[in-house]
Amino acid sequence: MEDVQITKNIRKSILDMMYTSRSSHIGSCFSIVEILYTLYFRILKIRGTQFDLVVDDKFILSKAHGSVALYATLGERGFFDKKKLEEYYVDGGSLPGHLDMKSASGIECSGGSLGHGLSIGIGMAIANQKSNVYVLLGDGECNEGSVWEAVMLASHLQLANLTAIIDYNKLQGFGETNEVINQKNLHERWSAFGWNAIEVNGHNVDELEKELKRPSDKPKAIIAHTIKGKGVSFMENKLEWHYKSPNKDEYLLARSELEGAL
Ligand SMILES: Cc1ncc(C[n+]2csc(CCOP(=O)(O)OP(=O)(O)O)c2C)c(N)n1
Repeated sequence: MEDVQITKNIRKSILDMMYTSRSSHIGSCFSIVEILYTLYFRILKIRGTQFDLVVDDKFILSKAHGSVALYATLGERGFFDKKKLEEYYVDGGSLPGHLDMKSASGIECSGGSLGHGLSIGIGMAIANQKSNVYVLLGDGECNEGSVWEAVMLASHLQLANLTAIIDYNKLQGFGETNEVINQKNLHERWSAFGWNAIEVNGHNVDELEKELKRPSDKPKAIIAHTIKGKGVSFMENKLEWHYKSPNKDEYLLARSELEGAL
């Protein structure tokens, strides 16, 4: 199957789960589809047979409110039967709103409280020196002081097997990231802390793959310019889609846009 077909399937699964459960964070999920696709289909060392897959590298979704995008990607990659996606955020279901590493195969780290993933990633990078560790953070999440403690420590330890990917969609829950606490010069900040910082188009899978594979002798920060709500025209760059879930008309319109998008 082609890249674009797979990313489209992931977006359709996200939309279906959000509509059925009436839950939040659809914009946050659409923002990271190409990043997750690139990691799970091109970067992470994964072995095994269908529904019995093991990841030899490590991935942490630190912005764990984007859980639905990870569930959809894991389902698409074959970590579990896609039927399981129907168990998202419903009574008696197995997939919670925020990540629980015991809820499904392929989830390396529980999460939900922002600002912890990078520190956990440091521990994993120290403990698994032959593996690469990737941590995906939100730009609003970079407002957390704990992120910058981890940024300092990773550079002090020269953890060349650690990569942070910042989903730079310029929006957070209650406003524009630059209005809440300015994150305009993310590139300079991560560089100043001793990281190898690189900016990419976070919806271009070839660019993402190239920069994720680029060798580095120190921790790497990929600042991925993205669009919150990417893929559905009326959700793109709209703050309200952080919390809102689509009603029936919005669902059908979004579905038809995604069906048409190739
Ligand atoms: C410590 C903590 N504070 C507040 C929240 C509530 N919260 C959930 S998502 C969110 C906004 C995150 O914005 P960003 O990191 O930019 O991610 P985006 O949704 O824009 O992709 C906030 C404040 C939280 N989950 N954890």
